[in-house]
Amino acid sequence: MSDDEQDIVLSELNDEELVLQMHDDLYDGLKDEIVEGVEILLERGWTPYDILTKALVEGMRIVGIDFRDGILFVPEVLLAANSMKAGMALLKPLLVETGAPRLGRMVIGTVKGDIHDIGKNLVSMMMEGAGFEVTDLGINNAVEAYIEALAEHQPDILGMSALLTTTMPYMKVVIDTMKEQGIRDDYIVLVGGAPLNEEFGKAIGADAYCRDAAVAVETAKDFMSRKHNQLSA
Ligand code: B1M
Repeated sequence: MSDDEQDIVLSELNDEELVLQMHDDLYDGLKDEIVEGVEILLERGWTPYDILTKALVEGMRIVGIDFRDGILFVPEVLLAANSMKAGMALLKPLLVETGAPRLGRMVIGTVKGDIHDIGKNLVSMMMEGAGFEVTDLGINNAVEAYIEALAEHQPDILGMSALLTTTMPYMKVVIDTMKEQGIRDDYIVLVGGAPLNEEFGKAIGADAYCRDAAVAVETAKDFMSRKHNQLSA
């Protein structure tokens, strides 16, 4: 950290400067500063969603670019990820406790071979906030883990996340296994993750690809209301 940075008092920055500083602090993996930044923005009346998207997710997008370009390496990105998680932990209770009526159940997990979980965690948080009961299976899930969780929790929705081009095809393994077992149509299958797109979602037989957490919530609500309409028809 430079002398200049040591002198920065986060609470004295205006909103725009603070958000830019948080991008820098996330890049530098400064967990305490990220937590402080989130607290300040909350005190200033920012919504948890705006803090998530404008300060944290945008900061991580910048980290991703330099990771891709070989400027940042795994240990640094891990520090950034941990800082982001600390910020998200502060926002989670605010996003989750909305008092929204129960809309349905979801089981979600990152697929086998993949340990990225920030995006999935964000989707879980937003889904809970929207009124879904979420069972989060964590990372690196083999097909058996998904199938067992479906049997145990009987969710309306199965969500899968993948961040690597090498792990995203595993989603098809899960969907194909569901088809083999005759249970595919019992669930709404939503998929997401940075390397996916709508075409991929269709090709593997998912019900929908969700670009981000907000789209996941809207898509889930949409499918749930269609399901209720079918049941009451
Ligand atoms: Co990784 N990594 N990483 N990494 N990492 C990427 C994904 C990469 C694109 C970076 C890059 O090169 N630019 C690249 C993948 C390249 C590719 O496959 N084409 C990559 C690589 C190569 C790797 C390793 C192989 C590096 C190495 O070891 N040499 C390794 C793989 C480990 C493994 O999984 N087996 C690795 C490791 C790591 C860390 C451990 C250091 C860390 C993960 C920490 C953690 O998650 N706990 C990490 C990180 C942080 C990233 C980047 C920088 C950021 C990912 C992130 O958290 N984004 C990432 C670069 C990038 O994505 N641009 C990168 C923020 C998050 C909010 O966004 O996850 O996209 P995202 O989630 C969004 C949407 O995608 C969507 O909603 C979310 C919220 O809006 N969404 C869903 C996600 N899941 C959903 C599920 C749904 C719906 C929507 O279900 C319904």
